[in-house]
Amino acid sequence: MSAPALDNDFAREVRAGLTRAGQKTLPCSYLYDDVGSALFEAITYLPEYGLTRADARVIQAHAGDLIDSVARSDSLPPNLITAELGSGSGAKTRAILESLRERQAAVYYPIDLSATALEKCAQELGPLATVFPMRAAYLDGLREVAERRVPGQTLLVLFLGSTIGNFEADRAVDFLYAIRQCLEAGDALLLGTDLVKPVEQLLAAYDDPTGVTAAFNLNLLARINRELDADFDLRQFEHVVQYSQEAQRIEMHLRSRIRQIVRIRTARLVVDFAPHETIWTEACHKFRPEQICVMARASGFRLSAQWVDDEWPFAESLLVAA
Ligand code: AVI
Repeated sequence: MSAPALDNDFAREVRAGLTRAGQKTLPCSYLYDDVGSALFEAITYLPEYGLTRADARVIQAHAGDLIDSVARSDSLPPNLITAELGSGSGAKTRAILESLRERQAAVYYPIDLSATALEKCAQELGPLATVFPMRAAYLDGLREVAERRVPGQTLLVLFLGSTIGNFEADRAVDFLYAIRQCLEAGDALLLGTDLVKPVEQLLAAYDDPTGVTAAFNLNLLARINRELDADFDLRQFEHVVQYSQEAQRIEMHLRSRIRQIVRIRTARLVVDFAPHETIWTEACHKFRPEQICVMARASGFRLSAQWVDDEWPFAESLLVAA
Protein backbone atom coordinates (compact mmCIF):
# COMPACT_ATOMS: atom_id res chain seq x y z
CA MET A 1 0.00 0.00 0.00
CA SER A 2 1.47 3.40 -0.93
CA ALA A 3 1.75 6.20 1.68
CA PRO A 4 -1.03 8.85 1.61
CA ALA A 5 -0.19 11.96 -0.48
CA LEU A 6 1.42 14.89 1.36
CA ASP A 7 -0.71 18.04 1.47
CA ASN A 8 2.29 20.33 2.01
CA ASP A 9 3.93 21.48 -1.29
CA PHE A 10 7.31 22.06 0.33
CA ALA A 11 7.31 18.58 1.91
CA ARG A 12 6.21 17.02 -1.37
CA GLU A 13 8.95 18.72 -3.39
CA VAL A 14 11.62 17.92 -0.80
CA ARG A 15 10.60 14.28 -0.82
CA ALA A 16 10.58 14.13 -4.63
CA GLY A 17 14.05 15.72 -4.87
CA LEU A 18 15.70 13.62 -2.19
CA THR A 19 14.27 10.29 -3.35
CA ARG A 20 14.93 10.63 -7.07
CA ALA A 21 17.31 8.10 -8.63
CA GLY A 22 20.85 9.40 -9.14
CA GLN A 23 21.56 13.04 -8.21
CA LYS A 24 19.57 14.27 -5.20
CA THR A 25 18.09 17.75 -5.72
CA LEU A 26 16.19 20.47 -3.86
CA PRO A 27 14.25 23.23 -5.64
CA CYS A 28 16.08 26.56 -5.58
CA SER A 29 12.86 28.54 -5.09
CA TYR A 30 12.92 27.41 -1.43
CA LEU A 31 16.27 29.18 -0.83
CA TYR A 32 14.32 32.42 -0.30
CA ASP A 33 12.61 32.38 3.08
CA ASP A 34 13.19 35.47 5.28
CA VAL A 35 16.69 34.32 6.29
CA GLY A 36 17.57 33.26 2.72
CA SER A 37 16.31 36.55 1.26
CA ALA A 38 18.40 38.52 3.77
CA LEU A 39 21.46 36.41 2.90
CA PHE A 40 20.84 36.92 -0.82
CA GLU A 41 20.64 40.66 -0.21
CA ALA A 42 24.06 40.41 1.52
CA ILE A 43 25.42 38.47 -1.49
CA THR A 44 24.54 41.40 -3.74
CA TYR A 45 27.01 43.59 -1.79
CA LEU A 46 29.92 41.12 -2.02
CA PRO A 47 32.88 42.42 -4.03
CA GLU A 48 33.11 39.01 -5.78
CA TYR A 49 29.45 39.09 -6.89
CA GLY A 50 29.26 41.85 -9.49
CA LEU A 51 25.97 40.75 -11.07
CA THR A 52 23.52 42.98 -9.19
CA ARG A 53 25.66 46.11 -9.46
CA ALA A 54 26.14 45.49 -13.20
CA ASP A 55 22.38 45.09 -13.65
CA ALA A 56 21.76 48.39 -11.84
CA ARG A 57 24.53 50.21 -13.79
CA VAL A 58 23.21 49.19 -17.22
CA ILE A 59 19.69 50.22 -16.25
CA GLN A 60 20.91 53.54 -14.88
CA ALA A 61 22.93 54.23 -18.04
CA HIS A 62 20.21 53.24 -20.53
CA ALA A 63 16.85 53.91 -18.87
CA GLY A 64 16.31 56.90 -21.18
CA ASP A 65 17.11 54.83 -24.33
CA LEU A 66 14.76 52.13 -23.07
CA ILE A 67 11.85 54.50 -22.56
CA ASP A 68 12.52 56.18 -25.92
CA SER A 69 12.31 52.76 -27.58
CA VAL A 70 9.12 51.53 -25.93
CA ALA A 71 6.98 54.60 -25.34
CA ARG A 72 5.06 54.79 -28.62
CA SER A 73 5.28 58.26 -30.04
CA ASP A 74 1.91 57.86 -31.84
CA SER A 75 -0.03 57.32 -28.63
CA LEU A 76 -1.43 60.50 -27.13
CA PRO A 77 -1.19 60.81 -24.23
CA PRO A 78 1.78 58.39 -24.14
CA ASN A 79 0.42 55.41 -22.35
CA LEU A 80 3.06 53.00 -21.11
CA ILE A 81 2.50 50.84 -18.04
CA THR A 82 5.26 48.82 -16.35
CA ALA A 83 5.13 45.54 -14.46
CA GLU A 84 8.06 43.85 -12.76
CA LEU A 85 8.33 40.11 -12.11
CA GLY A 86 10.01 39.48 -8.74
CA SER A 87 10.37 43.18 -8.01
CA GLY A 88 11.74 42.82 -4.48
CA SER A 89 12.02 46.37 -3.19
CA GLY A 90 12.20 47.69 -6.78
CA ALA A 91 15.52 49.47 -6.18
CA LYS A 92 16.83 48.97 -9.74
CA THR A 93 13.59 50.14 -11.27
CA ARG A 94 13.85 53.67 -9.89
CA ALA A 95 15.88 54.88 -12.91
CA ILE A 96 13.30 53.49 -15.34
CA LEU A 97 10.39 55.17 -13.54
CA GLU A 98 12.32 58.44 -13.37
CA SER A 99 12.87 58.38 -17.14
CA LEU A 100 9.28 57.42 -17.75
CA ARG A 101 8.06 60.26 -15.55
CA GLU A 102 9.78 62.78 -17.81
CA ARG A 103 7.28 61.78 -20.51
CA GLN A 104 4.10 60.76 -18.70
CA ALA A 105 2.59 59.75 -15.38
CA ALA A 106 4.25 56.45 -14.39
CA VAL A 107 2.19 53.41 -13.47
CA TYR A 108 4.03 50.46 -11.93
CA TYR A 109 2.87 46.97 -10.94
CA PRO A 110 5.53 45.24 -8.79
CA ILE A 111 4.78 41.50 -8.63
CA ASP A 112 6.35 39.54 -5.80
CA LEU A 113 5.53 36.85 -3.23
CA SER A 114 7.02 38.84 -0.35
CA ALA A 115 4.59 41.23 1.34
CA THR A 116 7.50 42.95 3.13
CA ALA A 117 9.35 43.60 -0.13
CA LEU A 118 6.19 44.94 -1.78
CA GLU A 119 5.53 47.28 1.13
CA LYS A 120 9.06 48.66 0.91
CA CYS A 121 8.72 48.98 -2.85
CA ALA A 122 5.46 50.95 -2.58
CA GLN A 123 7.00 53.22 0.04
CA GLU A 124 10.17 53.96 -1.94
CA LEU A 125 8.71 54.27 -5.42
CA GLY A 126 5.34 55.71 -4.42
CA PRO A 127 6.57 59.30 -4.84
CA LEU A 128 7.62 58.53 -8.45
CA ALA A 129 4.75 56.44 -9.75
CA THR A 130 1.29 55.13 -9.05
CA VAL A 131 2.26 51.78 -7.57
CA PHE A 132 -0.10 48.79 -7.56
CA PRO A 133 1.66 46.08 -5.51
CA MET A 134 0.61 42.57 -6.50
CA ARG A 135 1.37 39.71 -4.16
CA ALA A 136 1.39 36.81 -6.58
CA ALA A 137 3.50 34.32 -8.51
CA TYR A 138 5.09 35.84 -11.63
CA LEU A 139 2.63 34.67 -14.26
CA ASP A 140 -0.50 34.94 -12.11
CA GLY A 141 0.40 38.55 -11.38
CA LEU A 142 1.19 39.33 -14.99
CA ARG A 143 -2.09 37.82 -16.19
CA GLU A 144 -3.91 40.07 -13.79
CA VAL A 145 -2.04 43.15 -14.98
CA ALA A 146 -2.90 42.17 -18.57
CA GLU A 147 -6.57 41.89 -17.63
CA ARG A 148 -6.56 45.32 -15.99
CA ARG A 149 -4.99 47.20 -18.90
CA VAL A 150 -7.15 49.42 -21.06
CA PRO A 151 -7.00 49.61 -24.87
CA GLY A 152 -4.18 51.77 -26.19
CA GLN A 153 -1.79 51.03 -23.34
CA THR A 154 1.60 49.46 -24.02
CA LEU A 155 2.94 47.11 -21.37
CA LEU A 156 6.63 46.99 -20.45
CA VAL A 157 7.54 43.93 -18.36
CA LEU A 158 10.78 43.89 -16.39
CA PHE A 159 12.49 40.61 -15.52
CA LEU A 160 15.83 41.68 -14.12
CA GLY A 161 18.74 40.28 -12.12
CA SER A 162 19.32 37.20 -14.34
CA THR A 163 16.64 35.24 -12.50
CA ILE A 164 15.97 33.62 -15.90
CA GLY A 165 19.39 31.96 -15.40
CA ASN A 166 18.01 29.95 -12.49
CA PHE A 167 15.53 28.17 -14.77
CA GLU A 168 16.48 24.93 -16.53
CA ALA A 169 17.44 25.78 -20.13
CA ASP A 170 14.21 24.48 -21.74
CA ARG A 171 12.07 25.91 -18.98
CA ALA A 172 13.56 29.36 -19.62
CA VAL A 173 12.16 29.44 -23.15
CA ASP A 174 8.82 28.02 -21.93
CA PHE A 175 8.69 30.77 -19.33
CA LEU A 176 9.44 33.52 -21.86
CA TYR A 177 6.75 32.04 -24.11
CA ALA A 178 4.30 32.11 -21.19
CA ILE A 179 5.14 35.80 -20.65
CA ARG A 180 4.58 36.42 -24.38
CA GLN A 181 1.12 34.82 -24.09
CA CYS A 182 0.15 37.55 -21.60
CA LEU A 183 1.23 40.34 -23.97
CA GLU A 184 0.01 42.00 -27.13
CA ALA A 185 2.16 42.64 -30.20
CA GLY A 186 4.30 45.72 -29.55
CA ASP A 187 4.51 45.17 -25.78
CA ALA A 188 8.03 44.70 -24.47
CA LEU A 189 10.11 42.69 -22.03
CA LEU A 190 13.35 43.97 -20.53
CA LEU A 191 15.36 40.87 -19.69
CA GLY A 192 18.50 41.01 -17.49
CA THR A 193 21.00 38.18 -18.05
CA ASP A 194 24.43 37.50 -16.64
CA LEU A 195 26.92 36.72 -19.40
CA VAL A 196 29.62 34.07 -19.71
CA LYS A 197 32.88 35.18 -18.08
CA PRO A 198 36.14 33.60 -16.87
CA VAL A 199 35.55 30.53 -14.73
CA GLU A 200 37.66 31.78 -11.79
CA GLN A 201 35.53 34.94 -11.63
CA LEU A 202 32.34 32.88 -11.60
CA LEU A 203 33.59 30.43 -8.97
CA ALA A 204 34.58 33.33 -6.69
CA ALA A 205 31.16 34.95 -7.18
CA TYR A 206 29.37 31.80 -5.98
CA ASP A 207 31.90 30.66 -3.37
CA ASP A 208 32.96 33.88 -1.68
CA PRO A 209 35.70 33.78 0.96
CA THR A 210 33.45 35.30 3.64
CA GLY A 211 31.08 32.34 3.35
CA VAL A 212 27.90 34.34 2.74
CA THR A 213 26.91 32.20 -0.26
CA ALA A 214 27.67 29.06 1.76
CA ALA A 215 25.31 30.30 4.49
CA PHE A 216 22.67 31.11 1.84
CA ASN A 217 22.91 27.56 0.51
CA LEU A 218 23.03 25.82 3.92
CA ASN A 219 20.01 27.82 5.07
CA LEU A 220 17.94 25.59 2.79
CA LEU A 221 18.68 22.66 5.13
CA ALA A 222 18.03 24.88 8.15
CA ARG A 223 14.68 25.84 6.61
CA ILE A 224 13.79 22.17 6.15
CA ASN A 225 14.68 21.61 9.82
CA ARG A 226 12.51 24.55 10.87
CA GLU A 227 9.50 23.95 8.66
CA LEU A 228 9.46 20.21 8.08
CA ASP A 229 10.61 18.92 11.47
CA ALA A 230 13.91 17.54 10.15
CA ASP A 231 17.29 16.89 11.77
CA PHE A 232 19.91 17.93 9.21
CA ASP A 233 23.21 18.58 11.04
CA LEU A 234 24.37 21.64 9.09
CA ARG A 235 27.98 21.15 10.20
CA GLN A 236 28.06 17.86 8.35
CA PHE A 237 27.30 19.48 4.97
CA GLU A 238 29.46 21.85 2.97
CA HIS A 239 28.75 24.30 0.17
CA VAL A 240 30.42 23.39 -3.13
CA VAL A 241 30.17 24.95 -6.57
CA GLN A 242 31.32 23.82 -9.96
CA TYR A 243 31.07 25.34 -13.42
CA SER A 244 29.89 23.31 -16.38
CA GLN A 245 31.43 24.73 -19.58
CA GLU A 246 29.08 22.67 -21.68
CA ALA A 247 25.89 23.80 -19.96
CA GLN A 248 27.30 27.30 -19.26
CA ARG A 249 26.18 27.22 -15.67
CA ILE A 250 27.32 27.37 -12.10
CA GLU A 251 26.00 24.35 -10.22
CA MET A 252 25.58 24.86 -6.50
CA HIS A 253 25.55 21.79 -4.24
CA LEU A 254 25.55 20.78 -0.57
CA ARG A 255 27.99 17.92 0.04
CA SER A 256 27.69 15.46 2.90
CA ARG A 257 30.98 15.27 4.80
CA ILE A 258 30.21 11.79 6.18
CA ARG A 259 27.83 8.86 5.82
CA GLN A 260 24.68 9.98 7.62
CA ILE A 261 20.95 9.50 7.95
CA VAL A 262 18.53 12.43 8.12
CA ARG A 263 14.89 12.33 9.20
CA ILE A 264 12.38 14.75 7.66
CA ARG A 265 9.24 13.99 9.61
CA THR A 266 6.69 16.18 7.80
CA ALA A 267 7.82 14.66 4.49
CA ARG A 268 7.61 11.18 6.07
CA LEU A 269 11.12 10.53 4.88
CA VAL A 270 14.40 9.07 6.08
CA VAL A 271 17.31 9.89 3.76
CA ASP A 272 20.65 8.15 3.62
CA PHE A 273 23.71 10.14 2.48
CA ALA A 274 26.95 8.49 1.37
CA PRO A 275 30.20 10.35 2.22
CA HIS A 276 30.71 13.14 -0.38
CA GLU A 277 27.25 12.63 -1.85
CA THR A 278 25.71 15.97 -2.89
CA ILE A 279 22.31 17.63 -3.12
CA TRP A 280 22.11 19.91 -6.16
CA THR A 281 20.36 23.08 -4.98
CA GLU A 282 20.70 25.68 -7.73
CA ALA A 283 21.80 26.22 -11.35
CA CYS A 284 22.88 29.69 -12.48
CA HIS A 285 23.08 29.79 -16.27
CA LYS A 286 25.33 32.27 -18.02
CA PHE A 287 24.56 33.46 -21.54
CA ARG A 288 26.28 34.69 -24.68
CA PRO A 289 24.65 37.85 -26.07
CA GLU A 290 23.59 36.08 -29.29
CA GLN A 291 21.83 33.32 -27.29
CA ILE A 292 19.36 35.89 -25.97
CA CYS A 293 18.36 36.64 -29.55
CA VAL A 294 17.73 32.93 -30.20
CA MET A 295 15.68 32.57 -26.98
CA ALA A 296 13.69 35.69 -27.91
CA ARG A 297 12.78 34.31 -31.33
CA ALA A 298 11.90 30.89 -29.93
CA SER A 299 9.42 32.49 -27.55
CA GLY A 300 7.63 34.94 -29.85
CA PHE A 301 9.74 38.07 -29.35
CA ARG A 302 12.31 39.92 -31.43
CA LEU A 303 15.43 41.42 -29.94
CA SER A 304 15.12 45.16 -30.37
CA ALA A 305 18.11 46.43 -28.35
CA GLN A 306 20.81 45.11 -26.07
CA TRP A 307 23.02 47.00 -23.61
CA VAL A 308 26.05 45.40 -21.95
CA ASP A 309 27.95 46.56 -18.86
CA ASP A 310 31.64 47.45 -19.39
CA GLU A 311 32.87 46.22 -16.00
CA TRP A 312 31.02 42.94 -15.41
CA PRO A 313 29.64 41.19 -18.51
CA PHE A 314 25.89 41.49 -18.03
CA ALA A 315 23.25 42.26 -20.68
CA GLU A 316 19.97 44.07 -20.54
CA SER A 317 17.99 42.97 -23.62
CA LEU A 318 14.84 44.64 -24.88
CA LEU A 319 12.54 42.06 -26.41
CA VAL A 320 9.49 43.24 -28.32
CA ALA A 321 6.45 40.98 -28.64
CA ALA A 322 6.26 40.02 -32.34
C1 AVI B 1 18.80 35.22 -7.96
N1 AVI B 1 19.81 34.69 -8.85
C2 AVI B 1 19.88 35.47 -10.09
C3 AVI B 1 21.14 34.52 -8.21
C4 AVI B 1 22.16 34.02 -9.27
O1 AVI B 1 23.24 34.59 -9.31
O2 AVI B 1 21.85 33.09 -10.01
C5 AVI B 1 21.04 33.56 -7.06
C6 AVI B 1 22.36 33.30 -6.36
N2 AVI B 1 22.74 32.13 -5.93
C7 AVI B 1 23.91 32.24 -5.34
N3 AVI B 1 24.31 33.48 -5.43
C8 AVI B 1 23.33 34.18 -6.06
